[in-house]
Amino acid sequence: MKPMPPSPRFTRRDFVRAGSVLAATALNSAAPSHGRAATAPAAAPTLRPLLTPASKFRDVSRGKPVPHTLKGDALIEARLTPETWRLEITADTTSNPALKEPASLSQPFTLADGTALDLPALLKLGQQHGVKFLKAMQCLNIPAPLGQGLWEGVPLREVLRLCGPMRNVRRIYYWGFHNHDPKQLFQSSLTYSQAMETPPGELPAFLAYRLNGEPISLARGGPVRMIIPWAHGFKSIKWLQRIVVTNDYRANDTYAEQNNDPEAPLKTAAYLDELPAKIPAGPALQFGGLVLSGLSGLQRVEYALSRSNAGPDVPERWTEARLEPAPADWRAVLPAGVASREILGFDPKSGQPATWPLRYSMISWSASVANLAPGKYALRARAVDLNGFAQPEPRPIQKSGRNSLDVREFEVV
Ligand SMILES: Nc1nc2c(c(=O)[nH]1)N[C@H]1C(S)=C(S)[C@@H](COP(=O)(O)O)O[C@H]1N2
Ligand SMILES: [Mo]
Repeated sequence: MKPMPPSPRFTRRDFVRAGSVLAATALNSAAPSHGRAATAPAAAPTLRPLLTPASKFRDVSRGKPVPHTLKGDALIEARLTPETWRLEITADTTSNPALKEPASLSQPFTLADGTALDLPALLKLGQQHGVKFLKAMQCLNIPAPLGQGLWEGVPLREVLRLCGPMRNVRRIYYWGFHNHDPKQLFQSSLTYSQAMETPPGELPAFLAYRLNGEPISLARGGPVRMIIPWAHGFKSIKWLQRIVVTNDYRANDTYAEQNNDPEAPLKTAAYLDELPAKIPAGPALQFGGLVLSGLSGLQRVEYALSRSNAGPDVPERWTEARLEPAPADWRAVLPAGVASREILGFDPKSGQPATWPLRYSMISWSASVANLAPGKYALRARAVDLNGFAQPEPRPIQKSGRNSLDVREFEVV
């Protein structure tokens, strides 16, 4: 177990609880803001709900029509209802010079021979092997996280075990419904080991069928969606319908074709909420945002306030911000019937998180500054990871995940 980071503590009551509409706005805080009030006191920092309601996630979905707009017979034909959903698992039979020997598995699951897995079979597997996990969904290309959910499902390794012994398998390819149009295919992949060998205390790739205690909505990729805890959103394929085991050693990820690194894990990063353009002098300025704990964990969040934005891109003086503490009572946060000790990343005895923030999840942070003289200011925030690297280090390359420093400019009048 890692020690708790030595950060200033304050209670959840020090935050103002945000309504979900406000929360959704704040989640998109890096989007350009329109119609900001001419002069407004900056509101006290908001404590975002730890679970984003499914309908408030920012949506990143491809498809014409987008699969979650299908209705009636089209939805049934697409096999996107709980009754019609099926998962096919087969070996890669494409001829490819890279595959000197083709992959094979003992027990394929196909529509053609009526063996494709259905939802009751997956749920049954879940009774024995089910996992629950809190994860922030973060797109590699969008500056702010899309939302955070309690995801529940079955490890991919348990599903692949149903296929019996395999030969010549180096990667697992998977994709979802795409209107039967190869051009609309959005696919992703893992290595065989990533799928099968979850290290102790680490998190498995899994086939999710519940979000925040409810069946996954069509909009969030239901009935079944892949969830890759350590990865950016593009590995968490929605409307999952197909798994192919292959002897190809190369990632097939659609995102790689868009100049992204398909193996980059989530980055540790802080996000800064919007501020009014003009703030009255007098009351202390309160601000905050979200912080995501990526692969290298989170030590602290810092902010820097400079007079105007004319100075260096990375200011010299940084001050530590306060982190939202872990809830004292997880029952108030989690869906009815879910105990925190069942969730991966929590101590199964005490029900307390093993690390805070939980790895691959996000929490709120806040700070305040008093006695600001009138004038123009620029405010920046950054996360420092457990190895002491300050954002955007140690991975400043945008194609391995957006984490440039958020900057807010405002004027004290
Ligand atoms: N089938 C399918 N799955 C998909 C996508 C898609 O376009 N089609 N988009 C991916 C990307 S790029 C992201 S960031 C996440 C977004 O998840 P959300 O829409 O639930 O917020 O879904 C991923 N899964
Ligand atoms: Mo994405």
